[in-house]
Amino acid sequence: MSKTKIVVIGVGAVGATTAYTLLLRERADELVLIDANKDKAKGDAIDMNHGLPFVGKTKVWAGDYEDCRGASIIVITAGAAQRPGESRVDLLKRNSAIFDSIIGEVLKHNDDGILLIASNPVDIMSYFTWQKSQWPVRRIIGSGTLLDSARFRYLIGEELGIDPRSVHAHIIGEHGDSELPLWSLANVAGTGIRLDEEKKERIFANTKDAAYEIIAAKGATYYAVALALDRICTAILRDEGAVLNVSTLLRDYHGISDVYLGVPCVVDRGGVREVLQLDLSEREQRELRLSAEKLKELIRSMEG
Ligand code: 6V0
Repeated sequence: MSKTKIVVIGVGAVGATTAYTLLLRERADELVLIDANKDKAKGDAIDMNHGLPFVGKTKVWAGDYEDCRGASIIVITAGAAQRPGESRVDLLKRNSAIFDSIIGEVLKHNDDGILLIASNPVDIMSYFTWQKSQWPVRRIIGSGTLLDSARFRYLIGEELGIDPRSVHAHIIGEHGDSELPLWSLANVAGTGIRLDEEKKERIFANTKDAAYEIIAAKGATYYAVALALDRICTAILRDEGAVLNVSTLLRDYHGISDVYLGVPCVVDRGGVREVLQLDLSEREQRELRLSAEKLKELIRSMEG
């Protein structure tokens, strides 16, 4: 049987936690860590190797781009932090330059894996990766609103006293300020969520602002996103056909095309197999279009 290899590029807070999660859950036979800061990747690899007597048999090493050869999944969590006074568009330009070089290197050594993007703004970075790679859309996946949906399900579950795994609820659109909650489709065992408007607004506000709250408290968010990335890797490696709110290229989706956004997708060994059509209310359709417009505008401003 061939070995399962996962590469993580960008071993900062998110990348290292993701690698550690994949290690604990024994998702891969081989786990490669790549970072511009080679010492960080090396230190993390040594540290994780010292834990191997307590978990399964995964080979972990700090590698180089040649190690992308044969990888089933390449997770990209590399990114530059915003400089004081730097505009969002300038940060975007810097991050897309970083991506340009990373994707160029990956493509030299791998042409049949799946690229899983987590770096922000994740929808735009995924779109760039797709454009740059020229790979089929299904093999370029952004983590999208999977994390946001998890936060949403957790908060609804807390309010109702229900296990979040039994709460079915989606956040779609941009992973960011223009995302939207699909209350019209939220349910527990097929029964709609009966909460007053004030509670709904509070739950969504807490979902949307979660990253700001965590960053204000400890500087970065990484545990839940690592679990979300692990969930996507598992759906791919086990050929699950799981429905996950990942970011993918939309084509005539409620009138939206040519932009990556988080929507419920069927994910299996080949990547995104299908985008699920949703029965959205008028308001939800309008908000989704606004979210798409916002991202397109950002892409245009970067190109200009
Ligand atoms: P971090 O801790 O600064 O890590 C970034 C890492 O990228 C560092 O180790 C850098 O050395 C490395 N890096 C920078 N440039 C390169 C390069 N050219 N090649 C290889 N490595 C490079 O950031 P953190 O881990 O906190 O966040 C990483 C990214 O994830 C950011 O863009 C976040 O905004 C994003 N997140 C995405 C989430 C999601 O749901 N998609 C959630 C949380 C954070």
